[in-house]
Amino acid sequence: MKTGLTELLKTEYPLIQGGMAWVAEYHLAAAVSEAGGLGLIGAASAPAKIVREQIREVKKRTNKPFGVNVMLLNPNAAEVAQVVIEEEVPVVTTGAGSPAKFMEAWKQAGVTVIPVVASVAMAKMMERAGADAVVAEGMESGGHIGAATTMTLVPQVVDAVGIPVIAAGGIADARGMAAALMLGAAGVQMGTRFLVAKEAIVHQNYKDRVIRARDIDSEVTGMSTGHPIRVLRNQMSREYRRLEKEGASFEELEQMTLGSLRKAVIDGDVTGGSLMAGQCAGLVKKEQTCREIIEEVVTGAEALCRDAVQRIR
Ligand code: TUI
Repeated sequence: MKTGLTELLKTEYPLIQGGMAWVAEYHLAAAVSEAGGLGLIGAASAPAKIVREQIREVKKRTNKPFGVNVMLLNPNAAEVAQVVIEEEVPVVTTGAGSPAKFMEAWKQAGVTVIPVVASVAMAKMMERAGADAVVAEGMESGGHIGAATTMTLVPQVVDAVGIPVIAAGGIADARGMAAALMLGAAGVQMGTRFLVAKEAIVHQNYKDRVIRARDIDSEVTGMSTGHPIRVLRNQMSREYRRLEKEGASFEELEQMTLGSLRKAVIDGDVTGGSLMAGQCAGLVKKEQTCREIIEEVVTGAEALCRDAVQRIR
């Protein structure tokens, strides 16, 4: 499947992996890239040294393009931005803020820059700042989210910018990818489906929670602090919402979330940990390799697009 995005990224398929904190490490990133998508290391809150090590591990496992997601709330973001240049990482995606201050250095170094945005205004700003593409991420996504849904955000961003738009949020299967292409997207980003990839180092307890999740098991914490985070409901999210109602400070709440994600992903604490996942968790039914996931989604989306053309004749 060729689109403006496969040309830009030099990948086989117009599909990229989300930069999920703790989850998006080198095993997953290398497996996604080897399978023809764009794998990503999620730098999240990691120190720059760890990110460099992760990048080198990906390079050992694949010669195909890959990327790093720079989380802009990370106090080490400037150092991570520099590591990306030094290690000649081909693609950067960013999340949770504006990467404007790093843009010039990245462009100068030949890095393809793809900010994740949650609004039309931010998408336009990023295009003006020199972004090569944007990920338009709807509030169906897991983790830190904006306010607009994928269905409404993607076509509005497509109308507002000239660069390729990658749809994200709620996409977990071929139907989601086909729908995103119909909305004008040049490709998709998937996170939740890759949480349960065989190559993902995510604790089995977490994977099982995603696989067992129903449509109604998703909730958003942090609405009151202006930093909404989508998770699967558990004791931790209930406790968080209770503290929120009692007026706990933003810093107090944020600290609780970041520490608790590690607890869930690494230790498998699915009651006291934070289970970040998108609303599409209910669509994720089994553990598969990245190659199986990507081929099923891309081949299925192609077939659906052809079927649609047939049906309306
Ligand atoms: O970044 C994400 N998702 C994330 S980051 C993350 S780590 C974290 N954990 C706890 C608290 C905070 C962060 C977990 N999930 N997605 C991309 C994304 N970016 N979604 C929304 C945005 C965004 C929001 C505001 C992008 C730009 C923006 O601009 C605000 C401004 O004006 O700077």
